[in-house]
Amino acid sequence: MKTKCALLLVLLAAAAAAQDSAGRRKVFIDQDIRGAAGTDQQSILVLLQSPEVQVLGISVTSGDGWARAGVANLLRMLELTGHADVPVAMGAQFPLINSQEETRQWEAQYGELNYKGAWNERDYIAPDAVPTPAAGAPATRAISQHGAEFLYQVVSKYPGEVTVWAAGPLTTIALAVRLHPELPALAKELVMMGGGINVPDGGIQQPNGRREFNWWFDPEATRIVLSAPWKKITVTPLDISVKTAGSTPRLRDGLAKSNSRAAKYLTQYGYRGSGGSGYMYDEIAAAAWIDPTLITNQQELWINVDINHGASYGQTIFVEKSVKVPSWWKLATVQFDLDTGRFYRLFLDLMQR
Ligand SMILES: [Ca+2]
Repeated sequence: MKTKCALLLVLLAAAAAAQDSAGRRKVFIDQDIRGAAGTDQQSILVLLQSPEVQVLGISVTSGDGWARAGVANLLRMLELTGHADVPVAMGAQFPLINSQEETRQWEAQYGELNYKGAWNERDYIAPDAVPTPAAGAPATRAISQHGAEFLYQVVSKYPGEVTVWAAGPLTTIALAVRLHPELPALAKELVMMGGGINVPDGGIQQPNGRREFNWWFDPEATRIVLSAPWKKITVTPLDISVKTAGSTPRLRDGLAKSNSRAAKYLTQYGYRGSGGSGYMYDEIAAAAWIDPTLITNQQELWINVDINHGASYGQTIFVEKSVKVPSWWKLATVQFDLDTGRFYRLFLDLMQR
C-alpha cells in the first residue's frame, strides 16, 4: 500500500510538472523560414502569443529558405514582437540525400516543379548568405548548440511533457532521432504540417497534392521521423491547408486595427504590399494543437513518404487503418477539415494580444 501511495505521489508530481506554474503546455518548434512573415513566422507567433503555451525553444531548418538566413529573420521577428527571450538554434542546412542537383535532373525527366523553397531559381541566394532581413538586422544571436542537440536537450529535460511541433522539412528532427534514438519515446507527441492525401492544389506540381513541399524537400528525413516510435503523431496536410486563405480583408483589417506588437509586425511585413501568404498551411497545425475542437474532420491513417528516387520521390503514401502493415508504418491522426470561422477568430485574437 505504501508503495502504491508513493507511486501515486510520484505520478501526481509528474502531472503537476507537465504544466508550469501558469499551467502552460510545453512545445519545441522546428520550422523553416521564408521572409519576414508568411505562414512560417505567423504559425510561430500563434504558439508564442498563446497564454496556454510555453515555447521552450525553436530550431530553424532549411526548406522555404536557407536555415542561416532564416535564423536572422526569426531573431528579428522575436525582437520586434516581444519574444526575444525564446532561445533559437540553427538546425540542418542541407537535406540528408535530396539536393538541388538531383532536383534539376528529376525536373528534366518528370517536369518542372512550381516551388522549390531555398532552391528556387527566381530568388536564389547562396546557402551561407545572410541578407539583412526586411525588418532589419537582429541584435540578438542564436545559441551555439545545433538544433538537433538543442531539441534533444529540451525534450529530455521534461520527459513525456514536450510536444515536438514541426512545420518545415524534417532534417533536424531526423538527425536528432538518429543521434538520440530515445527522443521520440521521451517526447509527449509529434505534431506536423506536411504531406497531402487527396487534394489537387497546394502541392509543388499541380494537380498532384501528394507532392507536398516539406516532405519532398527531404524525403529520407521524413521517412526517419514518421517511422519513429512517437506516442502520438498528428499531421496537418495540404487537404486542410487549401480550406483557408491567409489574406482575407477581415484578417488584414483586424491586424491593421490592432496596436499589438505582433499585429503591427504582420501588418508591416506580412500583409502590406505582398498580398498575403496564400493558404495558412502552418497556422492550422499551431491553432489546432492549441484548440483541437477547430478540427471538424480527421482520420487515422498509416502515413509515410516515398523514398524511391524516381517519378514518385517525396510523395505522400498512406493506407487505411484496417490494412495490415509492417512495423515501420506508424499510425497518425490526419486532419481533413476545420471550422474556418473559429480558426480565423483564434488567429486574430492571438495576434491582437
Ligand atoms: Ca513551414
